[in-house]
Amino acid sequence: MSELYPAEVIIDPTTGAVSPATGRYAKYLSELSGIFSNSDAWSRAIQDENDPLVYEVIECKQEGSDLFFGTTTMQPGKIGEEFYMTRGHFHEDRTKGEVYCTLSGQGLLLLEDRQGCCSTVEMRKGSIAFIPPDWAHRSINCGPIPLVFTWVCSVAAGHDYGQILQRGMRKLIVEREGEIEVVTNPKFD
Ligand code: PAN
Ligand code: ZN
Repeated sequence: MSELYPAEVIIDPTTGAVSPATGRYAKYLSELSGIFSNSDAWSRAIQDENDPLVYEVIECKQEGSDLFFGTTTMQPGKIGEEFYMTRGHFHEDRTKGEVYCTLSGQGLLLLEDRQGCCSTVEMRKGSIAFIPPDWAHRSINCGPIPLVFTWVCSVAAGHDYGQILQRGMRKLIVEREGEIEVVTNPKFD
């Protein structure tokens, strides 16, 4: 194992910029096939809005550390009655949880365990969401500005996208007549 040193890392709470960063990726709408219920609205938005950026993940990892952290910055936007959201995943290592600290914007963290128990945690500036081990998690930007949060996780956690990608999550976050609602995904009715 390499030697580890204390470090200060600066995070910009409104842009999610991480300095220094060791990795990053962006997800554009065309890369989120099958995530949104309304696939016609999804295709239309890719065309009409020229494949917009949905979210960006920036990480800071010290080689040899058991923990790493980073930011996710989610743009505001909607596809049909659903808001922009992340893919959602379980961790490969079922014993590893995670913590999300919201820095800016407002949204919801949607969680679900293997037995189908569902939960939401509000995401707003200063809030910390605890994600227990083996709960799938997806973040949703329900507001008009970017939703920026810091996540802290075990390096060993890994991502398991398969189940959520195939079946979706049991609950959808939708806007109906100006109200944000948690509704049952018709695929699970
Ligand atoms: C986060 C997520 C990030 C993007 O770092 O990976 O917000 O979401 P998806 O990975 O679901 O697209 C995290 O939960 N890491 O474990
Ligand atoms: Zn995670």
